[in-house]
Amino acid sequence: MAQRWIMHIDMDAFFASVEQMDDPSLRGKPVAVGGSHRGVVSAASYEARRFGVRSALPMSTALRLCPQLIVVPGRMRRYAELSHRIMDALREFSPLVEPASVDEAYLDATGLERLFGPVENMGMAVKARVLDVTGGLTCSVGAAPVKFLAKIASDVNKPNGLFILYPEDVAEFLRTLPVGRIPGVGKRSLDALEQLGVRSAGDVLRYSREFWERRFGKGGVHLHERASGVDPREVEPYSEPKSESAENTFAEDTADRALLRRWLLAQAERVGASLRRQRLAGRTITLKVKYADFRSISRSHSLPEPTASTETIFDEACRLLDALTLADKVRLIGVGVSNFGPAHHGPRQLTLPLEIPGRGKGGKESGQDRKGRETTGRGKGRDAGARGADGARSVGTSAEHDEQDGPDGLDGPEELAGPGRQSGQAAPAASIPPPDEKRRKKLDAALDALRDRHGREAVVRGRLFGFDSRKK
Ligand code: DCP
Ligand code: MG
Repeated sequence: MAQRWIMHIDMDAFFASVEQMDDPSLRGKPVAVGGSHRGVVSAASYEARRFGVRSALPMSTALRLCPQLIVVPGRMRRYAELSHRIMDALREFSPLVEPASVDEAYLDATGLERLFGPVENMGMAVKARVLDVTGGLTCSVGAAPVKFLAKIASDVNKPNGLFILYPEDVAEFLRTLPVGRIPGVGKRSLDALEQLGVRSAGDVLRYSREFWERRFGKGGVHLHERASGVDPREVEPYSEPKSESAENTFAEDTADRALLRRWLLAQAERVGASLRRQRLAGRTITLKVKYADFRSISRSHSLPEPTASTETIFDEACRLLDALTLADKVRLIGVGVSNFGPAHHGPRQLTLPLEIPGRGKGGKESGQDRKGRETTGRGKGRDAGARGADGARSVGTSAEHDEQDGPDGLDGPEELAGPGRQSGQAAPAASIPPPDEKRRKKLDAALDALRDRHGREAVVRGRLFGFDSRKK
């Protein structure tokens, strides 16, 4: 059988490089794109990185590290446009291209030697083509027999790099690879691994698969697998959205449940309306809460039937919230629907995989309102964060960038932390009686139609729900 080759392509300092390309006066200078999300750096030019400026750093810290830093606001539409161009260029090489975020993609290059020559030649051709179609942006390319190694390889010679990891070199490469480079191994896992004396992927293999399974469950098996160079994931050229979610970060942390419920209503409406537009419906409702100390938890409940009804989503989210003892003031609240069932209402509208890139990078933002930052997201299972009680991934793209996000579908760092973790536990919640669901569908349809005609703000649902009577 032909040698399997996966390529990973990642743009260099993407947002910052675009700004430098479009504005020559920024070239060769330390540039940071950002300012939103409570003032963090989205992207830093390589000149800025020399001062220690990098993504996710508070802008105030960045300016302290590099006082001459030039801060420019982001232009998401421009980045998205270039991103589409890049993905289209990659599809000239292989039909199997999987956009993994706004600036990175996997490409299955297996068997393409006949067309493009050895894999390193193809890597160079890809880089040249990307440079060409973008008008001057460089990328870094990694090629390896499996996905996660390709991703690590693209980072080896960044920026403007090319690194080919040949099958015969994989074992040696892994022997010294810091274990934290394996996707899914986060800060917490690193502490646990350090206690076992495990620092490199090679060290992982000193213990048996059974040991890792006993110790860390599924996450342990994944770790052992990756450390052995195994990654069965295919390059998936297109995947259906697997969750729909909305969340808000408050300007001020709050413990006011009535206020939280009001936000849940607005979010349920956003999620419900979006699902209905796409002719989707999901069984699992997930409530996400991020506390003032940034600790994130989620609670899920699965209904017997898929729903896209605003009121049902809202009711379930409220039940999940009611069952929750708030450990601290709340910084962010969100609701998501996942575990999509068969759509009952006719043909689905196709969604572009790049509209909402995974991992929160450049995620679509639906704007900022008076009280807080609002984000909606469509998650594809592999990008989403928390796992619901039934194993379905839930809660889609978030605009808050957590550095430890596992972009590659290996279970998140929590998975290695063993049992007792908070997220994804089922809370007792009753189901909606079907007659009610029917009435709700009708009401949704009527309100959607009104909104289509008169705009999103035309219908305020709270009063119809008798919102005030809901207070506990
Ligand atoms: N991004 C963001 N917030 C983050 C991380 C990334 O907004 N915390 C955005 C800006 C980046 C883009 O996503 O330009 C791509 O992310 P990468 O992690 O690939 O970082 P860069 O492309 O900026 O740099 P590198 O050259 O290291 O890939
Ligand atoms: Mg990049």
